[in-house]
Amino acid sequence: MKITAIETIPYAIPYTKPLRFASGEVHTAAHVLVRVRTDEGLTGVADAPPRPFTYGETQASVTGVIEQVFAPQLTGLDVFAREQVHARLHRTVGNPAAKSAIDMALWDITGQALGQPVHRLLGGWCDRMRVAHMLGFDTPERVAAEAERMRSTYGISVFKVKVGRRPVRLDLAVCRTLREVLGQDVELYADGNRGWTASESAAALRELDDIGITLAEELCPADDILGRRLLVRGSPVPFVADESATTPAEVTRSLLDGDATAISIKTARTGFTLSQRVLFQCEGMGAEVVMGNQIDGQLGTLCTLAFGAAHASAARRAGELSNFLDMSDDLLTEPITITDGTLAVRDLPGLGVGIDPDKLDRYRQDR
Ligand code: MUC
Ligand code: MG
Repeated sequence: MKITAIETIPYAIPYTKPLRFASGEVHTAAHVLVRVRTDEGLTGVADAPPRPFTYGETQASVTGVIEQVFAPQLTGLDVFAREQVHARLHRTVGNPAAKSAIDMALWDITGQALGQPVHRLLGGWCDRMRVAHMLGFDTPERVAAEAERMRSTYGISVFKVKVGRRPVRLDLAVCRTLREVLGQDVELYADGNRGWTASESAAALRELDDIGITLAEELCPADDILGRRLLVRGSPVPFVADESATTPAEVTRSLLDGDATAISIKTARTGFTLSQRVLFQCEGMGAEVVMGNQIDGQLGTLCTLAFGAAHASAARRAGELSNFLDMSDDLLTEPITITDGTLAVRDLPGLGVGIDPDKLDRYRQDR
């Protein structure tokens, strides 16, 4: 089965509640829907969420690199020749969301062709994941109220709290209030998106340990090499590399150099194929992983879930699978629902998703 075309459709759906964090803020899901077509009539789909402030990709860059660079190189290749596809994608550095969407759309086609859901093709470990909700910057009261709403409405009891503001006590107050309001039964962890220095992070980590957190993510830049190493060595909890370790090679370097002891895997950034390489490498090196969120919509969330539920070590921790709840709408014909703090995989061939044509018409930006 051969690839005949790769389509890119930029679309924009506003958030009802923007997400703010140390390296940026997101008010609108300005993503690109990627469709790979084949000569046997099967079409695979995936979402590319550009994160300009993190990786430098934009809707225009995703569309441009796929149309001008990747589509011409991949058209005519066999859908199942994944190594050949990746050898061609790999010639170009960067562009993680664009490459990942193509990879995941090809897995969607593979699943449809074999009549198997992607989560089974990848590993078939379990049928649901616990959900962690990401809480952006706000006042302690408002963040605690959001967490309470997530707990009472969806049963979510794991929260990733965005930190990294100055003065440091702003975020410590949020974390303390969350613990007081929610009690000891919830799991909290913190993500700084490189907002603090290593020494600010070290001081914060002592207090965060007292509050009770289970992971610390990118509190300071990995490029603050000696400070970061010292911080990671002294961390009472696994220290997660996210945007500082975005490829298999960066993950190896990060773990060997002592920049991190755990890795955030994001399918929006490494697709299914490279996410699997990252995961197996982490297993081999004894590093924990967490299934992260690139501020995904429902399609991206289903991809994170399919990958996480496929693998024992990726399903161990709650996955960041809920931020689509803050979007005003979505493109899927069958929306996903979180119940009892968990999200169940779809037992349909491929990714098992349908795109609502009316919604795509309403939100697409290329007409
Ligand atoms: C995260 O874990 O950092 C924020 C920016 C981005 O690219 O992903 C999010 C969440
Ligand atoms: Mg992060």
